[in-house]
Amino acid sequence: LSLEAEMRRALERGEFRVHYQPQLHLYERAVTGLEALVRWQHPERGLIAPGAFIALAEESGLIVPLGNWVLREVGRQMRAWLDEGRAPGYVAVNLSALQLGSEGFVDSVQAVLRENGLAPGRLELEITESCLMADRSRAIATLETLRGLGVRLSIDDFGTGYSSMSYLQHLRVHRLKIDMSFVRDLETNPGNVSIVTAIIALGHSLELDIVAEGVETPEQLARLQRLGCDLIQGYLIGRPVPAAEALDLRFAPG
Ligand code: G
Ligand code: G
Ligand code: MN
Ligand code: NA
Repeated sequence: LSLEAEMRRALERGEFRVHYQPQLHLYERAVTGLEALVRWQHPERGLIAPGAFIALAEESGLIVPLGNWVLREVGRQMRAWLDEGRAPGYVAVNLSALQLGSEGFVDSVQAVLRENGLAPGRLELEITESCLMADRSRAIATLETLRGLGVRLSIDDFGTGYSSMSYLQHLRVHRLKIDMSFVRDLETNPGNVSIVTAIIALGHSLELDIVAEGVETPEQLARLQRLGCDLIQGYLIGRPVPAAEALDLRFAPG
């Protein structure tokens, strides 16, 4: 069986899982939201990280049903958390270009919100440069529709693409996520300090929240806080964990 065929079967058999990684708000000193990250619970090979299958899912088009499954699962989980009275403020979901461009994507987002009785602001969509590559004007129109509904938008891996600035020119978003390659050696690489400082200044001048990804040490946290970063995400705060464990985190009130 090819990996692609195996993935198709895995989707039917319910072998995919969503894990959740916390985002700590540095001023509120609390976890305000989570990023949803898909995993494959393979019956023989164990838990497989998305790095091993997302690219193939994109090439084969399987990312569309897989991504839609992730959205539905996140909606269902948010409803369950709300019913338990202990919900994160929002969950951020990674969006692939194919999924964004797929027929009826806005309808499927609306259906997830409606069926679970969720305010649109409970959902954040993380977009990357590739989301705007194929049919740019259509992708932007779709994202503007979603933003108009109240869904939050963030730019993932900010700073790594060829046209990071260009998105900001064409699309209004709520947040920028500084790519972890700029965070990794923040303590030893003055160039990265300059880049992070510039991204934060740019984002704030556009009234966007800044999330730093891949924060692993207290020193990185302290430095990012001094630089005025709004939120941090990374192993220092928490690894991606199953929903049941994500609930152990202290969420911000409200
Ligand atoms: O968890 P890990 O570092 O292996 O994730 C690797 C990549 O997989 C990241 O770039 C992440 O954005 C992507 N990814 C994780 N979950 C999803 C998902 O549900 N949909 C899409 N399109 N990408 C995802
Ligand atoms: O591309 P995207 O930003 O969606 O992917 C985020 C990925 O980064 C997740 O798959 C997650 O597992 C990984 N990640 C999250 N925090 C850390 C961290 O502190 N260090 C490293 N090395 N990877 C991280
Ligand atoms: Mn992401
Ligand atoms: Na990223």
